Amino acid sequence: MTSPFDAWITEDVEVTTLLAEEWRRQTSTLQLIASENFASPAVLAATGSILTNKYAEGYPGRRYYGGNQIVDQVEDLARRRLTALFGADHANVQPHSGANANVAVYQALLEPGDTILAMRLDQGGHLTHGSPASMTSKAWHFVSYGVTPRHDDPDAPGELIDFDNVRDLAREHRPKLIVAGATAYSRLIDPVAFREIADEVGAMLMFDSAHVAGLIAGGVHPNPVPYSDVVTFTTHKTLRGPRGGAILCREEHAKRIDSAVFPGQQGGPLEHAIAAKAVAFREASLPSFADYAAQIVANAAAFGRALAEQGFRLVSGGTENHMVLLDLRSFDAELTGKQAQEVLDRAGITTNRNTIPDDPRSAFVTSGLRVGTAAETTAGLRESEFAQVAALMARALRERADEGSVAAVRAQVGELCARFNPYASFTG
Ligand code: DSN
Repeated sequence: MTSPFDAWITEDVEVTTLLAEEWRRQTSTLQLIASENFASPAVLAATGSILTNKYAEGYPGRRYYGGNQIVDQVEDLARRRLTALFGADHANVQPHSGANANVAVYQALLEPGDTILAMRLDQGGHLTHGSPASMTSKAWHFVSYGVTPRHDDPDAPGELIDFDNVRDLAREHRPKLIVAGATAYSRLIDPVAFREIADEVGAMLMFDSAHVAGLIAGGVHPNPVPYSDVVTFTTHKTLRGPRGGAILCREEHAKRIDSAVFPGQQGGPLEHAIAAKAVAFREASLPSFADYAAQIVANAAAFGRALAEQGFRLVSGGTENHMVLLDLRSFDAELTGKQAQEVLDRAGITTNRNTIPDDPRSAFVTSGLRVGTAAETTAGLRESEFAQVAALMARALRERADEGSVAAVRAQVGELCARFNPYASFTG
């Protein structure tokens, strides 16, 4: 099978071949990485457009290079669409990634060494929330909150953001900024609870909505914009745009945020990516996107139930977003996240290993696996197919020593993928 996008490059056989192979991989295996999606052909076209040629350091109307008459309109369109989508005062669409967006916010609002209260990486936070491995922890003083302890009571399983801990730490350390948001947390994050704590201690609030931006745009998760000084996100996860980042903020922070992104953090903006962001923001404003967001969450709930029936323990006991975080130990005490990811790769099911709260194993090995429904919901899978995927995952992992079983699962995955082509859903 060749990809419909092969026409973009014809002379470079090596790269064309690799693109075709990746096209085959993406469309013949299941994509369950919670931070991935299938961008629309319109998003892909803008990403691969002639705008990649243009230098545009600065902002619309204030560029350091000539020839930006059209680019200014592109970036203004993206900013207008984004502020309208989330009801924000101001948007910056230039961050090349979510990490860049987060660091730019810290630079804009804080002095080096200021205190930030954020979620610890091994409890579900992001590297840029102050992980010792990230430069953020060297430039600013991070204090970390986590989740409540796990309980065996199915009605109160724990592993939820510990707001008592957040409040106690905020009172004790008086952070200048509180960061809400996570990268491996399957529950709804209430912006109001964070705002109340921020107000009590006089802190600013940044909501990192990288994972759930599409769920917010689609109206199935609360919009943090009215409660936050700043909202950051990536454009390529549930929002289904090109790879990149963006920042929304209150008018009072706009000038400092813009200066922190450029020239503080980055040089020339990627205007082809910004055009693709504009395309994605329009797509996310359509009624069909609200249906899509609701289906992502319904699929994740069904997937979680089916995985639990197969013997996996769901961290926090369930899911309210696009993601399920699995504790593999209840399924098989010997099975690590690393092994599970590798076995599932062989079975054509793409996932990522992930630490779980209080994981006894290292971040490289882990006891957890993170799966998400955003991409395969785009491809058209519904609740019954996700239940089937749960059974396939369980079989591949249970019978992982038997190559024939893993191959049989791979064949069934292939059949499923042949029925659900992600790119058919955009044109049908
Ligand atoms: N850590 C990435 C993820 O959630 O997959 C985002 O940076």
